[in-house]
Amino acid sequence: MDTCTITIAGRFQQGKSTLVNCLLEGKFAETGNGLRTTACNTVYRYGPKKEKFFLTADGQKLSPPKNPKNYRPGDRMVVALPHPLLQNVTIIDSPGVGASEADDALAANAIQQSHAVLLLLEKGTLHATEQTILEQCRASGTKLIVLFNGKDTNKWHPEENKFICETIEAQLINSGFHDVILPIAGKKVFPCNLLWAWNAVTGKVDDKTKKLDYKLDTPAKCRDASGIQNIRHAIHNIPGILAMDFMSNMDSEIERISSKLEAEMDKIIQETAKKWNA
Ligand SMILES: Nc1nc2c(ncn2[C@@H]2O[C@H](COP(=O)(O)OP(=O)(O)O)[C@@H](O)[C@H]2O)c(=O)[nH]1
Ligand SMILES: [Mg+2]
Repeated sequence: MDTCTITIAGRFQQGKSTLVNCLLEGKFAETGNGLRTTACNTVYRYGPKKEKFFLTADGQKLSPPKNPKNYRPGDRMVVALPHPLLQNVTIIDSPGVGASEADDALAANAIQQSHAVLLLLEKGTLHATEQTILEQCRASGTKLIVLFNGKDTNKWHPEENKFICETIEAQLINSGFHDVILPIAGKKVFPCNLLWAWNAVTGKVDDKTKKLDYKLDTPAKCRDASGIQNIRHAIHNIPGILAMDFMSNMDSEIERISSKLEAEMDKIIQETAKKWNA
């Protein structure tokens, strides 16, 4: 695992696969309608031309299975794409947690392999299953980005979303997750609207958006209001932030070792001086 890897995690039907499609600007991931659709960890990584294959837990490269039943935690669907975002990071779309133990194990495996996790929420409170993801990140020191997807556009109101995001943020802080969260545009819980982001990808404003917000009448306005640009920017910057974190951890480790060495040296000098004087 050399490229910085980010897993998109959360319960199912939150918009994880939709987010992948919005980020990579095409319909690559299957999205669901009340059903579980992402059955296997799917790795989106850079490749000069589009390619899709299945990589088994023991490293065999196969064509994607037609009607797969059980995936093992190490199994991966791999999609290679020449998208610029993937030059910096690899993105894993994981099955939703909370639906079955098998899917939870798959998502946990993806998180374990990742440098950072993007937690996508569609409701204003943290569910017990999301707490499990958070605990896993805290235990391994994995950095988190937390997004609130205002999926139900009826509720897409700046004040209401601000309140929802602040409520989630307070919950995160109370549970001690403050330090592991990477903010987007200064917000620890960043609101987005993936339906609007998708309008920008298709270049067409859908009827639902038109009905609910007459001001969002062009794909460009939808893109700007959706928050997707900020999310893309944050993802692009993750490798740099993690490298800086690593360097500052190294610095404090070097400082700790040097002061320990200095103390040891002092001790030796004092003992030698004592022997000489005796
Ligand atoms: N209205 C609306 N629907 C959304 C939004 N994001 C996702 N959806 C829909 O929610 C359903 C589940 O999305 P999906 O990406 O498959 O969720 P996943 O299970 O978390 O991967 C799909 O029908 C999406 O079209 C959004 O921002 N607004
Ligand atoms: Mg999905």
